[in-house]
Amino acid sequence: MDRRTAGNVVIECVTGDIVRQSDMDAVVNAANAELRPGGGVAGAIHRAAGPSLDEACREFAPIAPGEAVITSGYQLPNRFVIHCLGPVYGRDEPSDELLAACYRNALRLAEQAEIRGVAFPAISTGAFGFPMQAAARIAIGTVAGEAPDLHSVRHVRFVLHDPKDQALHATILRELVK
Ligand code: AR6
Repeated sequence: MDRRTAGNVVIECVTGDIVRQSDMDAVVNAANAELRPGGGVAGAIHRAAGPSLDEACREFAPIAPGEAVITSGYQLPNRFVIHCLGPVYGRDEPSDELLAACYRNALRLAEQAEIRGVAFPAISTGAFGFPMQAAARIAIGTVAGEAPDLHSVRHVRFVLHDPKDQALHATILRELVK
């Protein structure tokens, strides 16, 4: 496990599955605009949370790239799911800013819900085609930049499916957070 502290926030990168983060108050969904079950992270989260999550999402849909909404976690081991719509790489511009907005907006919702621990997948790096290295820099840089202003959030975990992606995130974490 690789971790650093920024402000009062522990930031860590782990290899794992976003639906198996039972020690976190919230997990983040790499959602689609309609907040429906899909493939990748969204499929896994909806399968694990059960049909009540799909129902709860309806009133918030559609959302725009960079936006985030929060629901209950239902059958997930987490109290909350924060749904972010990442940019489709090469289509939703400026993609860097929209991806950073996902992380900022997710943290803002986490603060409002008085969440202490939140786990993020690598938003936009699957079906939406964002290059992993650039996405990791934005994700970690944005969280580290927000850290001094966080009061409730004390623990941010990046959960990467692939050990190679975890190693890349760990390298960038060490570079950006001393
Ligand atoms: N836990 C952690 N990471 C995962 C998991 C998992 N269970 N499953 C996949 N990943 P994606 P996006 C990684 O495609 O690019 C959906 O169909 C994956 O390897 O889930 O934001 C939605 O319905 C990749 O690195 O999200 C949307 O239409 C990263 O998580 C669309 O895909 C994100 O992959 C969203 O695309």
